[in-house]
Amino acid sequence: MELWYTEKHTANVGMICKIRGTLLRKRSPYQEIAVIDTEQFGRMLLLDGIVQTTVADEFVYHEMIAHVPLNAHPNPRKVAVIGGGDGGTIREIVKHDTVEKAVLVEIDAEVIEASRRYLPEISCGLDDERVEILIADGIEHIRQSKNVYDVIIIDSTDPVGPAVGLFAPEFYGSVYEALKDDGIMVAQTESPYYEPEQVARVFTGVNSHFPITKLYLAHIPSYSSGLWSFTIGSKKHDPAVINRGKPQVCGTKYYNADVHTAAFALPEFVRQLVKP
Ligand code: AG3
Repeated sequence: MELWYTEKHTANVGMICKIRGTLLRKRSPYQEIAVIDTEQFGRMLLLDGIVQTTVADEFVYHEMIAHVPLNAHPNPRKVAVIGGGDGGTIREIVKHDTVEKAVLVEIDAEVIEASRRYLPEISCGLDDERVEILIADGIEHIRQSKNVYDVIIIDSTDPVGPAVGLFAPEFYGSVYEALKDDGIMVAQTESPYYEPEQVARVFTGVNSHFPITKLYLAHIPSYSSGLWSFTIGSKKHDPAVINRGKPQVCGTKYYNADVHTAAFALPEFVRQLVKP
C-alpha cells in the first residue's frame, strides 16, 4: 500500500509526496505538529498541514534567510530570530564568528522539542552556547526591545493563525525600534507567484518604516510554486551589497557571494509588485 501526503497550494493545485511513515502527529496549544518521512525530501516538519522545512532542501531557506542580512551587516553581534523553532536559522547564524548572542523567540515549545527529537541535523545549532531560547510571543518581545539588535530575522509560518501579527505593518515599526541604528531585518514573505498581494502588502509595510527596503528570491522545491520571497528592511547598509570586510562563512550549499547579489534581481512580474 502506498501512502501519500498532500499539501494544497491553492484550491486547485498542490504537491503530493510518497511517505514512508509518520513519526509524530500531535496538537500543541498553538497548532498541529507533524513530522513525516518522505521518499523525496526525507523528514519533513508540518505545522497545521503546511510544509515548514525538509531535511533535503532546508539549506536553501535557512542559508538565504540568515546569510543575506548577516553578510550585508558589517558587524552583526546580537541577532534575534522570531519563530524558527526548528533551529535551522539559528544553525546558520552561529556560523558567524562576529555573533555574540542569538536569541530565539518561539511561541511554541513543542516545535522545538519535535525538531530536537526528529530533526537533529536542523536543530543542532540550538545547543551553541551563544544561543538563548525564549518561549514567548515574538511580537511582545520585539515591542519591549529598544535599540538592542543588529539583525532581526522573522522566520514565521504563513500569515494565518499565530503568525498573522508578524505580517502587520505596526510590527515592522516595533522591529525598527528594536534594531540598533544600522540594523537590518528580514522576513520570509511567501510565494510571489501564488501570493502576489501578500508580497506587495508586506513590502509596503516594511517600506513605511525602513529607508531601504528590498525583496530577494530563492528557489525552494518543497514550498508552493518553488519561488520564495524574503523582504529585507535596512536602516543604513544596502542589503544587496556584501560587506567583504568581515570573515565569510564557508561550506554553504546554496548561498555564495554571486547568489547574494543575484537574489535581488527580480523577474518583471515580481518587480512590478514592489515598485514604489
Ligand atoms: N518558515 C516558513 C514556512 C513557510 C512555508 N509556507 C508554505 N510552504 N506555504 C519555515 C520555518 C523554517 N525554519
